[in-house]
Amino acid sequence: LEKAYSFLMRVRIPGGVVSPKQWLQMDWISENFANHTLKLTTRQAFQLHGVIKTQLKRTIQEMDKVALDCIAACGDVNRNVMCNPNPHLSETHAETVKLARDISEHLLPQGGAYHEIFLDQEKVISSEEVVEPIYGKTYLPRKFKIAIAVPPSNDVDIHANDLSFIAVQDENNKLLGYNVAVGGGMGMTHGVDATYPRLADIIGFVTPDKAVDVAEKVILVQRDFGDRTDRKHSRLKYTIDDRSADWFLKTLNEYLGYDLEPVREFEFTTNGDNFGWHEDERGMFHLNLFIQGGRVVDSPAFPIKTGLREIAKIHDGEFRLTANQNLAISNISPEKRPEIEKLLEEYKILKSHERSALRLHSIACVALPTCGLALAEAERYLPDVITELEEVVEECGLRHDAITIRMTGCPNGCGRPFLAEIGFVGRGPDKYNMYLGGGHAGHRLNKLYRESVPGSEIKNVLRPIIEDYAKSREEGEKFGDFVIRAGYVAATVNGKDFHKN
Ligand code: SRM
Ligand code: SF4
Repeated sequence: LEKAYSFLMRVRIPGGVVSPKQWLQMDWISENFANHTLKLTTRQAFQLHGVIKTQLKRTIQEMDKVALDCIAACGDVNRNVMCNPNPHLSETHAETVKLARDISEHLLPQGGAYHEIFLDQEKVISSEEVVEPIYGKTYLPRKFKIAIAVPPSNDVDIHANDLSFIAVQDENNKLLGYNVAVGGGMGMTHGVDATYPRLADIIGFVTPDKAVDVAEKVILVQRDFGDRTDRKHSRLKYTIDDRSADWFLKTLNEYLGYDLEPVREFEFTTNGDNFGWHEDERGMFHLNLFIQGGRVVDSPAFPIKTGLREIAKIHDGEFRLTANQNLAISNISPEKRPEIEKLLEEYKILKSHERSALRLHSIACVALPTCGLALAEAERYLPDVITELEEVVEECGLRHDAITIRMTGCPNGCGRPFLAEIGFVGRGPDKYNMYLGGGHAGHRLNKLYRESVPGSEIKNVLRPIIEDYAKSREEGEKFGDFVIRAGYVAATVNGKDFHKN
């Protein structure tokens, strides 16, 4: 008798944009082949959990019917390309989503194994004979991540990506091009100081027509110079720290055959999502919804899965997955809005917004029970931690103050905890390292404040700091900035001083 193997499946969705038809199909697949939930990930993709081995092929074939696939959603290649999902910025937004798709397509591996194995397509050429024009014979030293941000929103967390493009617009919101950022990343290993999260370096500017070329050449430099001897030291962030950002820029310019232009001005104000209704310049509506932990599942209080299914049946715009595990229902016409509002009401979907700003700015990675690398709970536990902290936040009059709070079950950092104003990282069962002082716009890493805090102690450790913040903060001062000014932690300037106190 064979063991009952089950799989997690990750679906590639450049820019996080899916049609109602695709949503309905993924919903149907999750009910029939997975564990009845849909996970919206921190990279704007879907994950399914609990797909049993005998249904794997059928599941992929069902996705293929709506032009969705799992190609390069994992592996030592370019992963799902993220893009700011704010459709009310219409023209620039349309261009950036197109760039996300173009980059994703350009960097897809060329081998046909996926189609042959899962979609029963004819074998045209053996895998050994496939020449990968970008990845070569040995692919990349490690996974590679790309994001596109449209300031002032840094919701895609450019500083956690190997390569990012930051849109630069003129005073009429016309897209001029992109600042290029390289070498961001989160993953580290407890007790190994040679591993650390790192902020990306912003190294130059490029016009839109050259952005795909820049993506390709950045990847080629990492392919050729990245460390292939030690997987813990093989991301682009270490290639750059080993050789310097100046070296990287010089080498990249050589690969490009032209120079990146000097960095242009920009400003990020937040890495959170802007919830609620928004109207764009064409009079279309977009609704940003909070999805706790990115888990689309019905609960008695919030039957969101059924509600979103009913909305998808009548919606003629799109759904947009956000990098904060949330969801936008977008391109709703004024005529359609009342119908959608009725369903939102019926399925209590907007009720999930009657929460503290702390909760609305939370991210938890999957962790237990499905993640084999988890040292502690995250998705199943952070909501309870926030419920406890909400008491403190309410008492202090901070219900509407956005503070980013993120929890992961291990230091791989899938919920980007090292960029949060309050970060928890699993150390062992019910034990978390607590980090404070990340930048509210995702522009500064946080710093270890207390090691191995038991879950039951989190509220007691944070209460005096939150009370102090409520009493002593300066006008407009963010929590992450306050804890540094008040001396709770030192500011982390770059990845190399992450472990220094
Ligand atoms: Fe991740 C590995 C889940 C975003 C850094 N990640 C994993 C695995 C596949 C565990 C494994 O290798 O066995 C997790 C599956 C858990 C499960 O049961 O579903 C997992 N990662 C996730 C997701 C689903 C978290 C979520 O709750 O949303 C995210 C899926 C993204 C996607 O759609 O592609 C996810 N992972 C991230 C991010 C955030 C990001 O990309 O913005 C990071 C930090 C950024 C970075 O890469 O530096 C991240 N995941 C890792 C790492 C550490 C990589 C490193 O450089 O050290 C691992 C472990 C590894 O690669 O060896 C990992
Ligand atoms: Fe798993 Fe760790 Fe990623 Fe959480 S951070 S999903 S525990 S690998």
